[in-house]
Amino acid sequence: MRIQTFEQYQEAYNQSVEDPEGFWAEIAQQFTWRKPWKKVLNWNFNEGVTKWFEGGELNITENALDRHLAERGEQSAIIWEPNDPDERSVEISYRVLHDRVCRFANVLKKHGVQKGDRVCIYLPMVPELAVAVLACARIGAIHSVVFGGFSAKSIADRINDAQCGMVITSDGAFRGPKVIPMKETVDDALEQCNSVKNVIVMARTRTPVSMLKGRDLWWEEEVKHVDSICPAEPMNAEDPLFILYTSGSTGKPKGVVHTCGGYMVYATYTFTNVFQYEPGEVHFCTADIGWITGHSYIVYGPLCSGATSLIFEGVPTFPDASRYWKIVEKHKVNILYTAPTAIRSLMGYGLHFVKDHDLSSLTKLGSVGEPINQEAWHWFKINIGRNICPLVDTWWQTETGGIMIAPLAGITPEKPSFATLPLPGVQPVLVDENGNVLEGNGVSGNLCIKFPWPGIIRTIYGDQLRNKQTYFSTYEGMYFTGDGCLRDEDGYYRITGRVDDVLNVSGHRIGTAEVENAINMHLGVVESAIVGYPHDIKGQGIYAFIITDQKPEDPEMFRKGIAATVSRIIGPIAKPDKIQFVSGLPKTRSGKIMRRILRKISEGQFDSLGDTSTLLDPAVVEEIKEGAL
Ligand code: 6R9
Repeated sequence: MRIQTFEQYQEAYNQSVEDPEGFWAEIAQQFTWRKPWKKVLNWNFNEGVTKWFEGGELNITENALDRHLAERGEQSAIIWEPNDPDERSVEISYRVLHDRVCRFANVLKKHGVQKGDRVCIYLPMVPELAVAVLACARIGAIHSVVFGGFSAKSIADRINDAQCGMVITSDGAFRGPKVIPMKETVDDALEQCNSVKNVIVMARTRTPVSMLKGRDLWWEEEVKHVDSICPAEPMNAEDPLFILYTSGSTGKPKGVVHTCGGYMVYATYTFTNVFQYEPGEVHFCTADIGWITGHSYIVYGPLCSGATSLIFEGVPTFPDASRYWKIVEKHKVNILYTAPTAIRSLMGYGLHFVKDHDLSSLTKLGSVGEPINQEAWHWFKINIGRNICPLVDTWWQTETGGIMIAPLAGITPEKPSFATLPLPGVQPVLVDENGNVLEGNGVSGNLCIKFPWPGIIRTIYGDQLRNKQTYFSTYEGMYFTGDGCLRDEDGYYRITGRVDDVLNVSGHRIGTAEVENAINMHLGVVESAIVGYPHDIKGQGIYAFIITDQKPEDPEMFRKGIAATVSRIIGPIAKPDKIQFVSGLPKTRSGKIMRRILRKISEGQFDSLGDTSTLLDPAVVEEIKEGAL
């Protein structure tokens, strides 16, 4: 499965374009299937429909666990590093992980969870999170992991959208110096949900929590009374594996659905190839399992490859900014896959946190989540990678299931801040505003993909029409990514950022409409508009322009109140960094907010506002300029 030279990459790429079905069938054969597929690919981009390996049957956990037992049963599948460096770290072998997953799968079954049922998982970064995910997959339940930083309201929306019957959570979470309530947040959420029959609570912080008789169950108790044998449920390749919510340009988050067969093949193939994974290597992906990066490159990709995957509970700056480097040294990490925002933040703390740590185990570095600027790229490569580790800048999305454009570590010649070349099976196209395909090199446009790959989004949960409209209707016959992109003279790709109303704050995708809706719920707010502005560490910060019903008496207090409302409605990650009170917003005569103008103002570029003559009230722009923060 692993490409070893640049020539092999080119050959594989050409084959994947000339004969995609043959190419992916050969790769898929290297997995464990209960039943072979009847048809490799069935697709219709006009309808937003894609099916891979139809008729095939498998269970992804047999590929992630069972098939490794004979050869590497005693090898660590997971290394867990707790938030507090003085707490003992834990290594879980493939055999023990298999046992724990089977037991927990039996707990789920005992409480009536069946194939196709939806289970919401709201847990901190503890091994039980991986166990819960895999236990769902074992019995064919569809997991919906909700990032631990989301609010009760966000959890409730996600539970209700998927009609989850079960929630798995913990009493609390340790995050840096803080103890964060989890069960309490779930309890608040459940006041708005009636599909949930049971809540399983894992004890992490030993914080006293309410436990309702007949509904709430302790994880530790439950696993004592079940068998450790749990046959894997045979799944059709196109049965859903999980739902993961992500923000789009309109208000409501989308439940992106991935299915069992294609996702498994794609997450594993990309893990092996991009990171050039060698048996025995320790892989440390710093993302949270609540995001797609954690799903694909902490859990499924590494485990299906028989790798050792490190799960870190804490944050990079606790107890101090050397934490990642201490972890690398302690666990002899080989592959470090992180985000530009983390790199920029650690850069800011200075090199004295890096020196005195033995980073010689590192063989490969990776970056994901947002464009990586040249300075961060070089800092990471030189100071962490000793200028010898390959650094892979990996572009992909929740909807793509796995990495799409990236170098193969040590094989593809790198170029700082370029995701470089598409992986085999990925056919990118750049199009202009009018949908014309831009041929040749040295062009910039909107990034589309013109042919399906096995990890592509299958649907938006409960809303296939929205799937079709969001991704397959902007440009006919193509998947539209929402990203802008440059293809340079060498044919290398550089992602320039979102071209829709989606912000990328510290690598988190945040929809402008979602944040505006939350702000507008605050007492005294009449209307709001948010835009992203360049932020040294977060990549983008959130700048909010807000109209209030009366001039705020204490603007600072008002700002804090708005931030509290946004935290409550969405979560702290969506809090605005800057809030400017305005008396009006720049609107066209048809009532559309001209964000282009607000963006320029937020960037301080007052001289390049462009044409403002079509505005309903051009004077408002002058006022906003004067009050800019
Ligand atoms: C995996 C993940 C997807 C959006 C995507 C793009 C941005 C991700 C990037 C990148 C430039 C990279 N993005 N990786 N931009 N270079 N290497 O992050 O998924 O949370 O769905 O975000 O993130 O804008 O469209 P997701």
